[in-house]
Order: sequence, then C-alpha cells, then structure tokens
Amino acid sequence: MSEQNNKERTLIILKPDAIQRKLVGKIITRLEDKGFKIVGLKMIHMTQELAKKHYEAHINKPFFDSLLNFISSTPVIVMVLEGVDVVNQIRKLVGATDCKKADVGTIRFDFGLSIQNNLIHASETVNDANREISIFFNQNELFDYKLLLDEIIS
Ligand code: FUP
Repeated sequence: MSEQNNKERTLIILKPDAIQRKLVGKIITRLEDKGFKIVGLKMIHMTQELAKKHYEAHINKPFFDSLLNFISSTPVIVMVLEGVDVVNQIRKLVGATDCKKADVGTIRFDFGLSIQNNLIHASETVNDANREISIFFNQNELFDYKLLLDEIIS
C-alpha cells in the first residue's frame, strides 16, 4: 500500500493569543511549509459549550476555568490538516505545552510565552483528532481534493 493511502487528519486551533498578536499568517505559513494539505478552515466563536467538549479531559483540572475564559475571549481559527502521519508530525512542529520548555524551532518556542498562552492546539492522537474534528466541522465543510504534490511524493 502506498503511504498516500494511509492519510490522517488533525485538528488545529489558533488560539486567542495568536489572534491578538497577529500571528495567524505566520503560524499557518509554518503549517503549510511542512507540506500538509488544508482540508478545512474557518473562524468561530469558541462558546463555553464547545470549549467544554473539546477540553473534556481537563474539566476537573485547577487551570480549567482560566483556560475556558482564555479560549473564549476572542474568536479562534479552526483548521483541519491532512497527510501521512500528520498528527505526530504536527505535534512535533508545535512543541511542548509550556512554551518555555518547547524545543527551539517549534512554533510554541519561537512565538509563545507561557503554558496557557501557547498559541496553538494540535490533536494528540488520531482518535482525539477524529473526535475533535467532529466537534468543530460538519462533513460539508471538509474538502477532498488533489494536490499535485501528492502525485510526486512517495
Ligand atoms: P497540549 O496537548 O500540549 O495542547 O496540552 P494539554 O492538552 O495538556 O493542555 C491543554 C491546554 O490546557 C494547554 F494548551 C494549555 C492549558 N494548560 C494550562 O493552562 N495549564 C496547565 O498546567 C496545563 C495545560
């Protein structure tokens, strides 16, 4: 089976600090430069209801209320990227949760300031990605199209 038949999708959120600091373009460029395909993209208001679904694993954590207030403080950009091993590859590009501990060259190291203000969410596993994508996107908002790159990368 060719690698191209083994595609995954991952959910990206550009958080309120990315919007406030006008880093949306720079961050999307980093994601595009890696070569993955954008198959969905929109700006939404992250309601508390959506945020609670998305961050359900953290509901009992001490930082949850602060996270909820932060993530719903401005609109956010939600995106779906597709490609081979996209979940792991994008997590590497994003870096550790705490920007102060992220590796040099990652998005969170290069632009981020703290744990909460870490600019970007990227799904941790393929299962998480599928669950998270279904929270934010309807099927008709996700696009299936060919990139010429797909034809020449093996
Ligand atoms: P990540 O998978 O790197 O996005 O991080 P987690 O799923 O562990 O945490 C989700 C979000 O909760 C983080 F992006 C920021 C916030 N958080 C805090 O504010 N404080 C913490 O101690 C841990 C996470």
